[in-house]
Amino acid sequence: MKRHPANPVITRDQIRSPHPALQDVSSVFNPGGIMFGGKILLLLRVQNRARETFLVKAVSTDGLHFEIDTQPLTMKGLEACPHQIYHVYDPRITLLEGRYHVICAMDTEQGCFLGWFTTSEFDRLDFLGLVSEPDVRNGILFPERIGGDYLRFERPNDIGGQNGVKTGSAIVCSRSHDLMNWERTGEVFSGRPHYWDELIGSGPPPIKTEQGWLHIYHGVATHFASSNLYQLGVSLQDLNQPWITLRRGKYNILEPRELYELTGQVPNVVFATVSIPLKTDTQGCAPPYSEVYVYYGAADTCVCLAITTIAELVEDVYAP
Ligand code: BMA
Repeated sequence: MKRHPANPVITRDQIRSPHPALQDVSSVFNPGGIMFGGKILLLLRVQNRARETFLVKAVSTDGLHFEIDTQPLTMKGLEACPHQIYHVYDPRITLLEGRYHVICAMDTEQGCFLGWFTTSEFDRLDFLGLVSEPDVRNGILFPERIGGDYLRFERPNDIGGQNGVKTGSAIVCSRSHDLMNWERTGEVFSGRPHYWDELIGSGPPPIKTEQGWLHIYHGVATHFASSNLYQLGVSLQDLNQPWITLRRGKYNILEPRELYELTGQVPNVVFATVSIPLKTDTQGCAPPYSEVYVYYGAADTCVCLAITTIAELVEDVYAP
């Protein structure tokens, strides 16, 4: 992947709002994103100095210059959530059967769940419910039914991490008939102890290609003394049985190297949550020559862009 020379493309000083909680915010990172009405649309994760979290919409025609809303996005129906909510964050957006589905991590008094929201215009998000067991993050919904089922990858948080924050070392696949009730079908793959991806979680929703589903994920190396290192990698999943991994890249495809990735609120983090292929065919497949815009949070502080192609990602999967 090639970092765009204009990185970081969105920084905290671009959040300008009359809203009292959005004055001089701390950070903007880990956006959800999708192509909407011919523009790149991002839902930015904005954190203020009270460490409250907001989602703010941003749109762009060139993927670099964003028009950012001056108010946080409204979320309707959150009062139906049975637990007290602390944060709604790290959205992943999927267009499925004509509706935009936004799967967020939701930190509550009962743990972190996946929250399901839908929208048609991105003027607001409608909350439909908590759709996972407690202690799950990094939920990504597939953009079509496969074998009659809706499918999702997710990452159970079953490892106690630093400062009591739980993390995990396996991505699992779940299926559903109604998008509300989910059952686990099995493990997709797990972390590789001692290497770059010891702890793992899915990144953006998968990209359909003729060779399989391209799946970008993050891997954490925990064996450095001073800090965990968050990097990105890629795997290719079977088209008809996506829980089957055809091949998993050996090398990471992006690691913290630039200053904006090495320093910030959480140093040494690249965390991708959006991948937008610029071309797709009538079957929803991205052809090999299609450019892919990958947006990622850098150091939990700003939003960056890396550009690649489908062919390059497939090459990374098979790198010897
Ligand atoms: C993960 C999530 C992400 C964050 C990353 C690095 O566990 O909390 O939101 O970007 O850690 O701090």
